[in-house]
Amino acid sequence: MKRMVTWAALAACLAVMAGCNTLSGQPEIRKAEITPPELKPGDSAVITVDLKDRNNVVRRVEGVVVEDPRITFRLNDSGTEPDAKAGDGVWSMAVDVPFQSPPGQYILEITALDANGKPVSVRDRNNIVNPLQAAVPIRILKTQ
Ligand SMILES: [Ca+2]
Repeated sequence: MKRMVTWAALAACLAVMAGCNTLSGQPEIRKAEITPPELKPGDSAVITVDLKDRNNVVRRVEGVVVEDPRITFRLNDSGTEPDAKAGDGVWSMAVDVPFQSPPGQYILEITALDANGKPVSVRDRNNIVNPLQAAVPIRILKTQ
């Protein structure tokens, strides 16, 4: 019992140090996905990022293909197709897979940016500061 109390006190202490409000109020990527996840060259897909951002810190959401950083995307939350609703924290974008895309596994790295165009920083449970990012795997299949 005594041990439990000590742990609880420690946890409370850590939460205060990290700034309880900051931690719970910081933005978070709830979900990041591409539909469909498997594509053929010439196919179209929709990238969707569901963002929790109570304090409106995130102003831009961008994606980059890790294997080919020249390929970048900008998602929108303005209600413009394929985004269903403006300002709801769900950012979307349509992508067309180029016909010359080599088949294989790719990673789309999503980054949330602030008003200065800098990646939004968030603290994890260990109080380590990381950019607010998510990785979305994409598979490009061979054309039959
Ligand atoms: Ca939206």
